[in-house]
Amino acid sequence: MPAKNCGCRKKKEVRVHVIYTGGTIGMMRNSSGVLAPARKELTARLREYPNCHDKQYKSVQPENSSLMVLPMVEGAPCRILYDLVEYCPLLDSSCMGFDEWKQIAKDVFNAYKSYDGFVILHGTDTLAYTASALAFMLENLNKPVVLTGAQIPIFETRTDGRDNFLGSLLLAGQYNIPEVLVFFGNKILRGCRTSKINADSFHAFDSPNQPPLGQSGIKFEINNRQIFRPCNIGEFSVHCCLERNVGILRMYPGITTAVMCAFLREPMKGVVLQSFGAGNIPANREEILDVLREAVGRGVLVVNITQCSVGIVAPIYESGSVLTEIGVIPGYDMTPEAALTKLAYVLGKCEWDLANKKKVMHLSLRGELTTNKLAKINDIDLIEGVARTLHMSSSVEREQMCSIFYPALVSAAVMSGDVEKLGDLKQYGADLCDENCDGRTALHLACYLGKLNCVSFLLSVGCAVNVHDRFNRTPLHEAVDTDNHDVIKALLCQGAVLSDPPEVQAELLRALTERGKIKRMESYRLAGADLTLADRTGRTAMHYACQLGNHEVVDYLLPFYKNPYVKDELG
Ligand code: ASN
Repeated sequence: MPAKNCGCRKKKEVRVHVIYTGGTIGMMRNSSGVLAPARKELTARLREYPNCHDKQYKSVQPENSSLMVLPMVEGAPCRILYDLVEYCPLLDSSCMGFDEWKQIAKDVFNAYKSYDGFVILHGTDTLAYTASALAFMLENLNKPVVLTGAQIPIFETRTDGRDNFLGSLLLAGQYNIPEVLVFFGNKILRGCRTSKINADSFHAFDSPNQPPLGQSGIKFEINNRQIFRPCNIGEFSVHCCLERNVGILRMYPGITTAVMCAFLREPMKGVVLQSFGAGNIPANREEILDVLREAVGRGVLVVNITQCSVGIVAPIYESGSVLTEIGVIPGYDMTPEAALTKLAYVLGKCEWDLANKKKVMHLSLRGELTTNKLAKINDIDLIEGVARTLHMSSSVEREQMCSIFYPALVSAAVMSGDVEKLGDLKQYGADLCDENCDGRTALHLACYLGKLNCVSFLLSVGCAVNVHDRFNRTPLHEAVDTDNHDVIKALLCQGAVLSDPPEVQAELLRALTERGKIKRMESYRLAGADLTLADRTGRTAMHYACQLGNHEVVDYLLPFYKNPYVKDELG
């Protein structure tokens, strides 16, 4: 996709507020050659870099003299003016934590109205934690907040810091992405999806379970469809009350209950459990389950994520589903950084009760997780959300929209065999018996997929059993073609009849005989076909089976032929 200045305000100038918290990007080497943060150096030096500050630009008034001006960038519609505050002390990011996250959040809040975007210069080591924490703490964010840093200081010749810094300024100033972002090594990543994946490379960050929101090459390319834009935007606020008694417990083979007890005991309030593979723990060790059960019973929120960097936890193994049974919350595909900071944020919401907090942990608040197919999407919320986003208020508009949505939702419910959802959809006004443009119904689909529970439900709510689609096929045909005998029987009980005329039946039986398809013949027979019917030439399936010398088919057919010596037209 070509670069799109999707949100560049129609202004001549935009303002970006830069906060330097510390980290390699602004560090200098001391006398022993070791990198350490250098105060007051960054702003002073950037002013002297023609790439970072355009001294000739006139419109900066003396009273705004602290502002720096990004030189004009090819194709950019506006000038970016920026100022930079340095924290004191400047920290290596491995020394940062809750207090610094709070400080950054508050500073963004205080400057929010005066700037179009924000850049946070940060050490790389814990940058992903800060990005995740800020994503939750900055509520109803409507401007870009971009975190970046460097592997080599911006003052050194081979630095990656300059590209990261200038790219972040452009991103924060020109693009209306209302998210906390990480810009590093040319990638634009969602903050709460990001992890540091490489200690050496200039491509130190990735978002393993979410494609980048964009990248920078000769131009910026923004993947607009990936941007998280909640439909309910309230007034921007920050939530600084975080629960600090949270932690990450990584499972390993042979972990002792003593270790787990020590970790989970009071005052722990929330634990990210990093389990194996798709969310598994040693389910054969009852004592481990007991420790977890006890913690959950005490009100500790335990969230299960995978140790793998890519993938989602899903209850597909006994050793994983047992966790759900004891009340551990699936963390889907959240990064450890997002899971931990989300717990801190959610547990810090004093106004929510425990049930509410657990519920919220399942939801995607900032695009931090993907629920798997087994989890239920609330279709009605989906429709309501779309209606609100599109400002649909009249009943006619809503009906039109529902007529587009409902068939897809009904199909999705049938595909996942979700009868409860079908019931909900019916209650909300979906017509479960509706035909699509090919005349096909949910019952056709349920029969084709062999979803017996859906077939029974659809029949029980009065869906026509003998409905013909555009190709003259009925639900019974679908069940025959997938050899689903239980479905065939259910349809017959509700009055399904095979509508194929005798000559069609005979033709089909001939074709099935030639291909030796005994199972399909049996399905067809169950559905009401007469295996002894003769085709136009007077020949039956038995004639063809004998001619081909197919003993198995002959043996199958024999019981149905009272007179196996029936003669064809030629005698
Ligand atoms: N130790 C540094 C930090 O996180 C690493 C870096 O910024 N590249 O502050």
